[in-house]
Amino acid sequence: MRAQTLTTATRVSMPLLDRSAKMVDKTQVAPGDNLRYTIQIANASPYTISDALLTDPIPDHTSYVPGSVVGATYNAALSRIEWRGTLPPAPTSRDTFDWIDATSGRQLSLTDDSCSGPLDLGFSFKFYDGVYTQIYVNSNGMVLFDRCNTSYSNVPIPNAAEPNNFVAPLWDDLTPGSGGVYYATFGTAPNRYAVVEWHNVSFYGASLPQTFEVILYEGSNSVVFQYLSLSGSQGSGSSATVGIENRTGSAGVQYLYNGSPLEHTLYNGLVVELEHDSTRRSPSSEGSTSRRGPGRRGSDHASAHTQPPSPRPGSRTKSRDPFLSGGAAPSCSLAATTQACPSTSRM
Ligand SMILES: [Ca+2]
Ligand SMILES: [Ca+2]
Repeated sequence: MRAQTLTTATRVSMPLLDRSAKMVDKTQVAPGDNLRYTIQIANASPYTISDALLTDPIPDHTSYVPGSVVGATYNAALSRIEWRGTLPPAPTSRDTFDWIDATSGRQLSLTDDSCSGPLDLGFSFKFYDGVYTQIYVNSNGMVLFDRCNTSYSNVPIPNAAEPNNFVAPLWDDLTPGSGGVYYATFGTAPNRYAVVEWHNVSFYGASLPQTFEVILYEGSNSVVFQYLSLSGSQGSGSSATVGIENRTGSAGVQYLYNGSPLEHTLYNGLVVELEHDSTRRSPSSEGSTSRRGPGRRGSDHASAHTQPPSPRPGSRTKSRDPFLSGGAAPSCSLAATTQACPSTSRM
């Protein structure tokens, strides 16, 4: 007997649970036989999802076998299995790291708490409700779309105060020091991408070289952060904000703020993609949760996941799995047994 993955009425109310699956241990049963269902809930995002809720109706023409549920509860009134809990983040994979060296590009004239721009992207980049052809780069680990901002004092995301409309791989009190900040674009239309690399920059008052980058992709509008060489606790993000924020500062994605959550501590070889409303998504993921319906706009859709940062410089092709190439490990597993009704042999 081979387990089969079924399409079911299971609804999961949190984002990026696309790899969750429901399986049953038989493909055919006689009346009175037992069917054992197993549900695996996989968190495909690098976030901890708290207060996730799963409800799974008992299939038609079957009845619940009392006491058979494991890891969840049976709601007799609604004839369904219910589970509520916390899902740990998907494991990040160092295999997907693919550093793009931008030091061959233009070195920006940046000093402590300064900003450079506008810089031409060479393509249109959609970010939340805007379309941008230029960016601004500051020495404190941020790329901004509307205007320069040189704030060295990082705050949580979202925050309506300036700076707004930014992507920040490491917003902290950095200074170029003996390093530099570089900007380069690669690829050919419609698969171009822009890279801003903070190369051996330091924290203000400290000599701790840090090298990391932002990649902005044409077409997919993806925002990817990569961390090549970090040092010290500050380099791991202990006093930084990592994330993106929309134009009004009303929404964004906070990957890390002052070292929290601990599982998002930055490390050498980490790659993170932060999704926003204009990130192209696969139809399957759009349909998987009600909060991600096609055509709906809203700031609460943003999320993050790790991703291989393809293509490499010079590559003309673009093949991007929107999720972890290695697959997210099942985060939780539930099981329940139902019994086929004597009057039917369905299933
Ligand atoms: Ca803000
Ligand atoms: Ca600074």
